[in-house]
Amino acid sequence: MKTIYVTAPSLPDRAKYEAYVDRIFNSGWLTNNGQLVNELEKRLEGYLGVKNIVLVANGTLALQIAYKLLELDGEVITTPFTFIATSSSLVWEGLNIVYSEINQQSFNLDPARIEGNISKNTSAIMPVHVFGNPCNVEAIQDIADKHGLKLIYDASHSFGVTYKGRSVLEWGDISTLSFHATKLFHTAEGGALIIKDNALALKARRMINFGFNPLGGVDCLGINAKMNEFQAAMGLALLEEHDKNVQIREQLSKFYDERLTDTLHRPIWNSHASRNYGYYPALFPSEEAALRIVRALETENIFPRRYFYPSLETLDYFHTGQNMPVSRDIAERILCLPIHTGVNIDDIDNIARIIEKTL
Ligand code: T4K
Repeated sequence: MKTIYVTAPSLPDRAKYEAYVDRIFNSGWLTNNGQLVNELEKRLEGYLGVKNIVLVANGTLALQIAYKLLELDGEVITTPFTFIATSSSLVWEGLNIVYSEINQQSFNLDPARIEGNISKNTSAIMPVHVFGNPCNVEAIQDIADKHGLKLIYDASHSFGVTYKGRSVLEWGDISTLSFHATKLFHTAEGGALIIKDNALALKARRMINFGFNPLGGVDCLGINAKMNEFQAAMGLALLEEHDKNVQIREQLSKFYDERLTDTLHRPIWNSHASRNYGYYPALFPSEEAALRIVRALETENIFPRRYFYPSLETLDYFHTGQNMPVSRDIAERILCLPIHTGVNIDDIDNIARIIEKTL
């Protein structure tokens, strides 16, 4: 029986990947601002249509570097409906989380609820474009401007997404990406910062390399967050195939839509934005129904995931004492269904059939 996970890493044409790896072997240069990392930064800036991309070793480090660059302190307002790294990175850096409720339809932070959570200790807002669905970026920018707050977008799911014809990564002081193996575009492990301010981007390049400047002096507090050349090789080889991968996912997503339209609710996608089809989230009538579907699919070796369960305010060790009923309700009823280049229309037909039968 074929095993189908929620996702499977795209692997590039092996010869293309090996050609990049040959360059690493020939140069003997493995990391520390290598040629391939520089090449990938330039190629991504062109492909995504943004400036100041700084590549790092993973998406969690990208968030941590962003907090340090913007000198955040006190409280950060963020969403309870996301992967745990969005919250845990804040706490790891000594920041206090204040959750704000999400919108029932987009699953993103509800701008109308943010201001009520701002206090004299708030230093920033950090929304997530969940599943690559852009937030209400204009409204959130207005709130940040009005209260003099920094704005970081955890854009880990938003590779290639445009909003009103421009990259959604241009919004906020900083946006971050994850290039983990399970992401639409990946470097096995990896991540990036997209930084609006040029001087801050220069500082980021030093901060990710222990604070060293190009002359060998130390300019600022730094850490080791560098991407290495093997990671960049994977990214360069995959970027050439990225458009084709998105097209395949688009077809699969549309087929799910056709098969499940009458059965399931899905997020309302931002009508001014493009889609990257990184995830296929579906909302079931109850938690009990969602769990029944998980069991039915698992007996056929199909593994959907509860992205994102639990709603993060329910985790005691974040100590927020908050209650987010909308987020909790969505988190309990959601499943992400398999979508990647290793599944085909017949697999999806089978998944839809199992869901219909089980419901
Ligand atoms: N912010 C947000 C909003 C994020 O979603 C993430 C990461 C981050 C920040 C942090 O970025 P990173 O520091 O991770 O770069 C996965 C990923 O590990 C994580 O990167 C991702 N979000 C999250 C949404 O999903 P898990 O715990 O579900 O991963 P795992 O290992 O269970 O993989 C899922 C499925 O993928 C497996 O069932 C099988 C398949 N798989 C996985 C791997 C690693 C493969 O077929 N091959 C593989 O190599 O978290």
